[in-house]
Amino acid sequence: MIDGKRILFSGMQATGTLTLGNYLGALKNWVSLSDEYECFYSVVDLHSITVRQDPAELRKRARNLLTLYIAAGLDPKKNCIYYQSHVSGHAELAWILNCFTYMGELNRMTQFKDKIAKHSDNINAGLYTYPVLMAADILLYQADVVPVGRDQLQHLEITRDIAQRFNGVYGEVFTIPEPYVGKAGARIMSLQDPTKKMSKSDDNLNASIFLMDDRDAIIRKFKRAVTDSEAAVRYRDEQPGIKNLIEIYCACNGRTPEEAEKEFEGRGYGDFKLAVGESVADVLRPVQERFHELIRDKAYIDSVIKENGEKANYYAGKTLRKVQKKVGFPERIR
Ligand code: ATP
Ligand code: LTN
Repeated sequence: MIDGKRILFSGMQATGTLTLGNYLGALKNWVSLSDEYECFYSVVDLHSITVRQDPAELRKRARNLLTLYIAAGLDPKKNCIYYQSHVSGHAELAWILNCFTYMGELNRMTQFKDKIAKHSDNINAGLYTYPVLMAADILLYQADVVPVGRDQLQHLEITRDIAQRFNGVYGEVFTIPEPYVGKAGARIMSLQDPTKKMSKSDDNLNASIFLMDDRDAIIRKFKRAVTDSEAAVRYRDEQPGIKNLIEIYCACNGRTPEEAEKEFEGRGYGDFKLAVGESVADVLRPVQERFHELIRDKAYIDSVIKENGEKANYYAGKTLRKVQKKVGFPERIR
């Protein structure tokens, strides 16, 4: 608890450009939770270098992502928006937690298996211990809840196991975090292959809507979205393409799938796809406008980075010192 509020932690990697999946599955939920909890939202740049990055590009993307958090509606006075690399406690706690994590557990992680298949030329140890760093992120702030998309649930599970194991040895050091998966937009699928999730690293540019796409591009991509030959706007598993479009539509305008079915009864896919494209463009436009305003205000963004970095360090330091003492590291002489 901080000032009587429960604590929330989440983060995103600054790899690639954010997609509609990231927005509806993560960012939008973050904004809706930000009044209820004391929130820490990190740009997890330590995680990003598990895959080779161009340094200048990484720096730029990290700043854009941090700015997007604010543009999406997170007030940096109320939410701690910061770079993971500015708080050395993440790496320090990750080391300690590595010693409480079994290789057998890490071997089971599906994201690791997917990533090594994709990056077979660079299977580094960071990719393997990625979930431990993620556990450190969460436990460092004693988070009660962690909003994530469904694809991250396995990482939340290992975080809880590590925390429970540690607490079992040393007493109640860590809060055991709960995942929070929003209902709408929990898993947005690729527009070109509705059996795959929409991802920022998809090679097919028509598969993903990017947060910065303009109205025309958005409408064009929805027009080209893969559907089926049923020609009926129905929310059912047998029509995964249409089901995905209905979910996107509903996540954007608050309708239920039944309402959407009714609205488009007897109408063709062309009409429906256009309506989905327009709703998405309407939702993204204000975020884009705010982003362009903010990114120009260098002094303001710098002040957010400085102030929130200090705040994050303060809370991280508290947990880290406790953990160091518990495991038996000698106290510092001041
Ligand atoms: P990559 O393609 O590089 O693996 P990604 O697009 O999957 O990236 P992440 O950085 O792994 O994005 O995820 C950031 C957040 O967005 C996470 O909370 C994740 O669960 C959520 N998220 C990512 N893709 C989707 C999606 N298609 N639908 C819903 N939520 C998503
Ligand atoms: N692994 C996550 C990003 C991430 C994260 C976290 C999310 C790193 N640390 C802590 C929630 C809490 C991803 O790829 N989406």
